[in-house]
Amino acid sequence: MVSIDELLRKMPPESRDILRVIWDSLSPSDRKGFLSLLSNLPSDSNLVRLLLRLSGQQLRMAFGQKNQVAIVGPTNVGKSTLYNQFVHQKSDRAETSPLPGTTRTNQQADAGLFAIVDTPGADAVGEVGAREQAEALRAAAQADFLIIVFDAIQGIKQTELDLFSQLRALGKPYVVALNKIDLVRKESAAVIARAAQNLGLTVEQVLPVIAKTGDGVPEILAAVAATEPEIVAALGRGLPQFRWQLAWRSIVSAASVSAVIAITPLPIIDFAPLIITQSAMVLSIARIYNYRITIRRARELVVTFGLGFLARTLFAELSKLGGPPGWLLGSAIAASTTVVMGYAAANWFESGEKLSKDRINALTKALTTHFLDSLMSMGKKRPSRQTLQERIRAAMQELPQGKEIELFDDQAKN
Ligand SMILES: Nc1nc2c(ncn2[C@@H]2O[C@H](COP(=O)(O)OP(=O)(O)O)[C@@H](O)[C@H]2O)c(=O)[nH]1
Ligand SMILES: [Mg+2]
Repeated sequence: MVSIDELLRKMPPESRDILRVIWDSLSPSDRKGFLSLLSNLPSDSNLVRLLLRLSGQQLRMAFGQKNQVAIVGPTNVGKSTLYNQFVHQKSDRAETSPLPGTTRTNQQADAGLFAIVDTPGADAVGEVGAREQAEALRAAAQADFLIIVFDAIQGIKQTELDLFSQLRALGKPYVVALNKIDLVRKESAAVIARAAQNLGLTVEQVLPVIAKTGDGVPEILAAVAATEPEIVAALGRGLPQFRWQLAWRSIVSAASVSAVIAITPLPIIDFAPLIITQSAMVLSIARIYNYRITIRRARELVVTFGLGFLARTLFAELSKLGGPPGWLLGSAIAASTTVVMGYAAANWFESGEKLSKDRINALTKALTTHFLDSLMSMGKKRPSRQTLQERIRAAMQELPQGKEIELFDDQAKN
């Protein structure tokens, strides 16, 4: 078997750190399972890259890796002051001052459930400015979530807009904080409305903040929590009534990743990458239900449920009918089997019951039809990965969610 170092060398740089953390946290027997999981990946390195990028969220959740939240924005808007509101340890505090350019490099600290990163101003000019901007953008590109800070007095002008579109192009989840609201007290509603309009956002999407006092910080936290898997898992452990909802989020994300994996030009439905995505999903659902299972066990569960075999059979059956193109069939089947796997896993962790073969077959068929219908409405042209992911997510919105998905094939029959 290959060594972990050999494998890591082949991985995209942004995945190496998380894989290293995962590796360090595994027991010797889990390490063996993990190595064989990774070495079974197809040799097409673009696919491996794609897969790891897409599954990052699930893997982090499964292994409890902390997400990075970066605070970015123009100089002097109060980024470091806001950063200090999140920092727990006094020694981690950042220097703040009325002088622009106080923060020259990125700085990271533990903020409990996530790691927070302070960055220099990303709007600066000149040689030093350009270097600082590059530094800030690097932190933004590495982060999992962005807190984009603007200044209520300065408002949103061309520089701010340029920076905003640059940051948005990174495709990360973000919130916009409008800081120093204390300085525009009376006109705050108008100031927020104008900022939102200039940014092309709704008023609700611009959070008023006073970094100096901590006003508005809880609202930022809530926005981060909505995308933070570790918080999601912690909620699931603490609040049993939310477990199905939380598991469903994990299922939606894994299903859209699976669909994307299946459209890449490969021998259709290559199962190694799908099994990784599904195993990571099963691990994260296990965490929501407060089970500590190993990756080997997760993979065994995925294999025992027999969805790989079912997917192949279904693919052969449906392609004989000569309707939709292969990529579309592959994507729909990959998505539907992932949803059924997630549903079956959540059931298993909740009650210890295994779904019957008939239930699994019926549900997979009904879901495949649903995804096919939804994907066909896009036309015959192969969509971009992003469009496909969005489409799968939209199709899942139309389904009965969480445990209710159980009712879906009955509905489809009626
Ligand atoms: N009035 C007011 N001033 C603030 C607020 N937040 C930060 N400042 C001030 O704005 C200046 C720049 O803050 P700093 O955090 O260093 O900004 P950075 O360059 O974005 O990191 C400092 O003088 C802060 O005291 C706020 O909410 N209200
Ligand atoms: Mg600063």
